[in-house]
Amino acid sequence: MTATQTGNEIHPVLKNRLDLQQSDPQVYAALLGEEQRQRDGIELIPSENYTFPEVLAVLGSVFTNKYSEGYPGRRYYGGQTYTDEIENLARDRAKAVFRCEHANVQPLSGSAMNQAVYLGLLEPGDTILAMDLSHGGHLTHGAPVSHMGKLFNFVRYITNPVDGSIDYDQIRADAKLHKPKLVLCGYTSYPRDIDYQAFKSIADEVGALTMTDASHFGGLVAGDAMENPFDHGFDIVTTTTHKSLRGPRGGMVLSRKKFAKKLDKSVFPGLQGGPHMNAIAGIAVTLGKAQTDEFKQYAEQVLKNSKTLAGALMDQGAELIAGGTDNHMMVIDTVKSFGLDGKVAEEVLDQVQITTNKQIIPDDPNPPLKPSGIRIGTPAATTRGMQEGDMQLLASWLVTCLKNPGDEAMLAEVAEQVQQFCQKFPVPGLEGENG
Ligand code: DSN
Repeated sequence: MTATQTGNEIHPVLKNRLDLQQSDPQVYAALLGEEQRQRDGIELIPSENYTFPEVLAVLGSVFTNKYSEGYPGRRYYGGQTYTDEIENLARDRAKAVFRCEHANVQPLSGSAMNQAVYLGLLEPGDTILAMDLSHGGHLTHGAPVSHMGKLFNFVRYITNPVDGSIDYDQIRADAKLHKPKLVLCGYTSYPRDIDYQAFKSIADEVGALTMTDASHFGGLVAGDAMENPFDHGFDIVTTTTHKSLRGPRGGMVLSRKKFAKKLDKSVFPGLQGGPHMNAIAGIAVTLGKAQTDEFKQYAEQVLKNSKTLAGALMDQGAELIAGGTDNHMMVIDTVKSFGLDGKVAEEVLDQVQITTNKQIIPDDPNPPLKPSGIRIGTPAATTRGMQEGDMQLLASWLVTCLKNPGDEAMLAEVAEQVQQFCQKFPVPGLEGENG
């Protein structure tokens, strides 16, 4: 962090921390613990990242004090000079970065942003074609346990059992049969590219709207390392802001202009009240960063690291779902590769401070809390500066630990090596040149 002292005055950022330390030592201790955990471990959960230090600055700022129901120029509370300025900045930057006509930056989360689209453009009971949860879709893509799954008629497509990729012929057949109003692509656990042209032509054939949930790869689209659905004529793109994009937690609904009014009304007043203006300031900062060459290099490096890590894992005998990766993530079938369920694999890796998440795989015979795989990804490691050589080392640690889960001496040794290794890669916002 960048706390400094000016003369005899303590810098407010430092003073805030000292106040916290004094007034609430329990919360302060947990904060220190989490900082240490993030410094000393390798973060491989593909949806997590280290946000920019400047984003941390605005998140912990007085923007959090302000209510701003409405939109810039049309608010329900006074005192909006600076909140209007930052929301306009965030919207304009989002439109420039994603090459779209309209941006709503108020959704508080990924779930809210997707719900805002369904509720704003469709009627309850309408049919939506989306990816099944166990094949890589998200809860909000119509999982039966979700409220949206009950309110709308989701037809859920699955991946091809032979190669694990999206089966466009099957989706076309499903679309002709079920006549969806909305065709949705995007995923939380699918390692291959999306053929946007195929989705667009399927949707056009049945007169459906096209939507991509780009939450996982929004940063890679922003950095021009992955394709942009708007370049293929898509109607709507949603994305969370804190995954590969490296912003604060939140969501955005990006669209063509003709949907702007309905989508804005759906977010507010339809679904939410006051937006979190500190997060919107963070989104503005993030989208400013996303326009830099440095960000484009990061996005490309995420993909290079992912390919290298996947290749090295497979070389050492790991079985990856869909046989590899085209994006920032991969899913290891830990049962087939190492005879361990995903819960145990996650716990073994936790012991050496490598953080992953247990993951259901297509048609998983095992339950979600004890599934057959783990999901890993490279955005956070790339943000810390890790490159291809580091991915080779990571792969050998992963395989060694998962092959020998009961070897406590080896695990202790790897934990030590991981901690030493992490010292070379400062955590943005905590210390060092990236911070
Ligand atoms: N939690 C997100 C992920 O990990 O992919 C999805 O909501």
